Amino acid sequence: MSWITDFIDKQTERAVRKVAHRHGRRSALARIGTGLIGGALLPMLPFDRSGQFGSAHAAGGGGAKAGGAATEDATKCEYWRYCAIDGFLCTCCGGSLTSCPAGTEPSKVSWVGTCLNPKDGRQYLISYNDCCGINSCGNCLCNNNERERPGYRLGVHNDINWCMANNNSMFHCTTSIIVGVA
Ligand code: ABN
Repeated sequence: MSWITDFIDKQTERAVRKVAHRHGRRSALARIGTGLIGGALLPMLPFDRSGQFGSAHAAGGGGAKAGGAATEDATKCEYWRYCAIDGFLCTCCGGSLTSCPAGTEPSKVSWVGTCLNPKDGRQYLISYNDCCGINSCGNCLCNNNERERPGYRLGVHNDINWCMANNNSMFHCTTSIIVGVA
């Protein structure tokens, strides 16, 4: 009957070794290693950046688009700096591209777009600061939406009253200030 006890011993030893292999220190280290390598590789995987490089979606205007008709008239919605603006042009409201009309003050926060300057072929960062303090100007409404995205992605959405952080949050018109080269 010793062969039966031998057989049982062998089976038990095999089972114990299997459990030790699965739950032992070495397999724990192997699992930690896999996690670390996986964590390092994860950021290298392809990522949807379509919000950043989306194509133009003009509504009620149209900025300077590649190959399209550009204008040098800053009172026209087609002027290149307006590629992602949403508001009344301050150039039609007694202000300029960069300054607010008398009686208003620039918004403390703004929406920044990226527009192609057809003259030098470079992309510029444009800060769309609203002018605040008196009611809507009503002239030259311009709504261009290059790279803009819906409101649930606030950082890439332009349909917002940027006067919200000012003492007087009444929106009058919008300026288009170059803040850098992209
Ligand atoms: N950024 C101009 C604006 C003001 C109020 C509402 C929508 C857009």
